[in-house]
Amino acid sequence: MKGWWGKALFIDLGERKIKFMSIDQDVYTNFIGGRGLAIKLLWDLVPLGADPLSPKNVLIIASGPLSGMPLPSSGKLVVASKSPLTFGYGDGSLGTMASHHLRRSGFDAITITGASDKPVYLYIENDKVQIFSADDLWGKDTFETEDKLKERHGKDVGVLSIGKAGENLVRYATITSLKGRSGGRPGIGAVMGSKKLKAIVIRGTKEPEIFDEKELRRLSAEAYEKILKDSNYKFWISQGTMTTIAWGHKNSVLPTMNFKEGTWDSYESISGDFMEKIKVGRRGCPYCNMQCGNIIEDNTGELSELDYENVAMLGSNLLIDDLRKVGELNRLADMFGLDTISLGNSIGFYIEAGEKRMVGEKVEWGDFKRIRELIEEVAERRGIGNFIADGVMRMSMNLGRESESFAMHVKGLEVSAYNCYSTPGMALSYGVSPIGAHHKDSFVIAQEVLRDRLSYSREKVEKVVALQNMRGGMFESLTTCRFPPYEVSLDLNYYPKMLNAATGLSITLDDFKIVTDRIYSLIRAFWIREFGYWSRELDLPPKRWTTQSMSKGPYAGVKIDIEKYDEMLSYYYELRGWNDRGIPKRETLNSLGLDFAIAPLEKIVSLK
Ligand code: PTT
Ligand code: SF4
Repeated sequence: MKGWWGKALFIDLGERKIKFMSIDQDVYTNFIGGRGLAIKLLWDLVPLGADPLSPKNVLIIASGPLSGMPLPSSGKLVVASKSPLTFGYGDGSLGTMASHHLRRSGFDAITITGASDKPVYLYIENDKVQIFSADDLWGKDTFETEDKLKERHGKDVGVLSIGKAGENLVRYATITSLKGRSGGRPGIGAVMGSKKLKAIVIRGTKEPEIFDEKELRRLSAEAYEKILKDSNYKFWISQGTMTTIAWGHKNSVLPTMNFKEGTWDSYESISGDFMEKIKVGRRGCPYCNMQCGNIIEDNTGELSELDYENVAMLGSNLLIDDLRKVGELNRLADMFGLDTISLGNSIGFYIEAGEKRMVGEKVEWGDFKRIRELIEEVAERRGIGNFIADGVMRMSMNLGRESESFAMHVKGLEVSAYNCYSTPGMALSYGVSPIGAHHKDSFVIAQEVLRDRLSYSREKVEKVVALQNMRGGMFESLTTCRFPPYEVSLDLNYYPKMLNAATGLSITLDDFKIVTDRIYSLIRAFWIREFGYWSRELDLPPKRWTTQSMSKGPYAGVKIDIEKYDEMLSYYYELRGWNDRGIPKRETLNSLGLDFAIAPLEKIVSLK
């Protein structure tokens, strides 16, 4: 087998058992790696109905055949598990040196089950695995944890760690690396915390066998050069994703006051243009020559790495109009290991609940001091923070049905920073994303606002599927950053070519349609198996977008037409080979080689 190692490391933290599991070539050919490998392992290893925060749940750290290789922006890996936020499939993509080291460790994925009774961390050096006490690290933030572990084990390691949020089982705790890369929005950091696993330190020194090394090197050099010469390169490295703040305001999609509005008169105070004036540096993921992490000195003089989602959700959504203050909140989120998107949503929901007198406290929009305190309370599950730490869906269930009208989530995962009253295609992207309301699989909104914004056309649904096939299927399984093609127009065809050179497969870009169908259908099967039922209501956007509208801007008064949305949803199901309840049909599972999922699903739902 070339390009993969053919095995995964299996660790039971409760039993302190460590072994290797071999993985068949078929699994790699069908699922490639990263997210694909993760869902296959979760399907096989998670016992039916396991509580995500119990020892039975399984944490997966997966690389893909291109991750950690000397290729453009390849320093990513996938973290995945049954999510404590949604109780369905959850994952995240993280830029980290752990990607480089995992690729050189001699296996393709780490699977962790059981739970330790005391805080521990893992030290993995190739196939030697040691479990060390983390008593002295428990309670420390992710920045200090990474520093201490590098002092102990040397700088040439990859570190994945959790902060207080993961330790305290905040349902949207993430895993952090490199003091500013954070992944696993649906609470993958809390799964790590439930296992009392503070960190994973990994050092790999082996080189994976490559099918055609010369060709891979040639493609890599060519692609790196094309990125540097792209006409958008200079602008990209000056603002990165921060350019989206002004774009969001101008297009009425910037989340403002818990998504009540899509524009904000003060948007310039947190915009990419303003950020450029105070920027002190740039950071990013390994192997990347278009590094997009913008560094500023925050309100306290500490360094903070900004991205659009962080700044929109902790800035415009909460009406904080000072980028240095937003930077401070963002840095705290990284140190505690809290997902900024769910955090900004959860605090926004709490503030609005206060306005509506559904909770006792009334916090003002833009009250930086109180919002900062709330973040600490969430990370420590202290006081009202214990309520906010469970995320929007659970807060809303607690407050009663009336609060559903402003609860911004799909399937329990809070909405990313794009407001969709007037963009039905993006609302659909959230509705059918495999992990809940995340934008990564299909960012159709970029084309939607330019062309056919208010339409509910079949072409738009086809576009959502096509984007998912590339972004959610190809990039999440390879596993590399998707920004080179989507932000600086590197030809997508480089990716199947690089995959083929690494592995000896002969895959085309079109073949990723089938790979994605397979991955998405198995993810959907996992949700159904774990929920014990399914209903198309689970694929609807938040009620706010279908029942209310913005009061300002050119799209004031517009809302999502739920009947037309429903037609788009039906067409989406048809394109994926799912029935009208959003359940993969028997023949679809069959043709995708997912026969093993048929019997477990037929015990629960009809596959006709
Ligand atoms: C991602 C989500 C995003 S998506 C952002 S900003 W973005 C937020 N970042 C957070 C953060 O930072 N700190 C924090 N405490 N919470 C955060 N929550 C939010 O998490 C990220 C980049 C970005 S920046 C994006 S779009 C692209 N995402 C990719 C992806 O999903 N897949 C892929 N193959 N390539 C991608 N490239 C880009 O990577 P999640 P990162 Mg993150 C600090 O992980 O769970 O998927 O959530 O990974 O290494 O920080 O890079 O405007
Ligand atoms: Fe990381 Fe940005 Fe480079 Fe992508 S473009 S690999 S997110 S630094």
